[in-house]
Amino acid sequence: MFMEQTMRWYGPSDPVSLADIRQAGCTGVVTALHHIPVGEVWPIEEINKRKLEVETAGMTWTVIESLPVHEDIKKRTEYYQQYIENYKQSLQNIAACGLKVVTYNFMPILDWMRTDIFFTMADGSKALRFEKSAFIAFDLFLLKRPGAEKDYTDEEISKAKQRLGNMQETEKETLFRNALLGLPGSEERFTEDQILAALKTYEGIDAKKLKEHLFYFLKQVVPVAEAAGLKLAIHPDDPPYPILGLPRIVSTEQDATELLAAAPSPANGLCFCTGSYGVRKDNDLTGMVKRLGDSIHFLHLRSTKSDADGNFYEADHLQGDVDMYDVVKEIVLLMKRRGVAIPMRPDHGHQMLDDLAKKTYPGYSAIGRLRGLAELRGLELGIQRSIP
Ligand code: DNO
Repeated sequence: MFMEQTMRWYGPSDPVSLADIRQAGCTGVVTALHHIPVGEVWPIEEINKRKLEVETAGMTWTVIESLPVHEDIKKRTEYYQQYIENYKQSLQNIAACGLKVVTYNFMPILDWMRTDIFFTMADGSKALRFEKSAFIAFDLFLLKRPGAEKDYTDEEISKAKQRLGNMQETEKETLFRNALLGLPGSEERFTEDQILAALKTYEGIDAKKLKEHLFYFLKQVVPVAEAAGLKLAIHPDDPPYPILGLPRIVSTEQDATELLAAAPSPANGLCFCTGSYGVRKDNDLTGMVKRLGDSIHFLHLRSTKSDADGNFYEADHLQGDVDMYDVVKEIVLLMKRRGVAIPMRPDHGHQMLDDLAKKTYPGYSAIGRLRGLAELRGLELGIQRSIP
């Protein structure tokens, strides 16, 4: 039993086509109805239309990534109950179309965050990078978030000042744009006013509260997912710690254990993203696969390389801080034990070769991901063959 190989596809406007994905060797596609506004019910006709597109290209729509959670649900404000009902209806519609795995996240306002989306590697390829001082400089001096100083040490603040002093105007603009990238799959960025206003709405919501909101949401939607035969897979925070004063509550093994216990069910599960969890040294990835494996319904395989200052860039899939051999070996054992093929996708990839001349979603160029997938596929084959 091998991991099911998939790639993410952002829909018909993605410069990487379904044919490209198939030629990369994928049997599955990970996609979403990006055109449906967050919170609205996904209609059956739209789901089926997208499913047919994928199937016509010779693959299956293996995982939904993402069915996004409306901000009202995360904050428990205004129409949260209605949005939960909509979520349930979407789950039922998704199940009616024969789909099985639904990924989502519970990160407030912003999804993943990087300061540089064209970080040049020694070989000339481009990677995504998070540079701490640049990020703090953005928060303190460009966005000027009220009260931000109290989130940082004096040393961090002075480093950020220095970093800002070395920035050209264009670099400042680029940093600003990257940090406010907004939701994946959309070209829309937050404006400064929008993000400041959105941040204000989280005043009074700390990690404990946000967890309560997540657990409430799970108690409501997990039984519906279970009855419909679906698996939910929550994506961890990226990076796995609070940013911009916002709580982040899916960053550690403890967080994952708690959210699974909040609504115990085969339907309440994880998207195990080695790139996100792997940024924290206190996350033992292989141990997490061992201990939480029964709840892992989807895999994002990626590695980052961090330095002592807390900066990290996305490394080649088999390099960086993640011991990919160890993780994949544990996944192979897990699949044997469970008797299932867990879907995986090579998460992100460098812009390289012909990718460099193309405009793709940050992290989602064709050749960089193809390289990652090919390496992971070889790694898995070697492991599978060596295990009796
Ligand atoms: C980044 C992705 C995340 C992920 C969402 C899931 O490249 O892994 O944006 O799709 O957090 O809801």
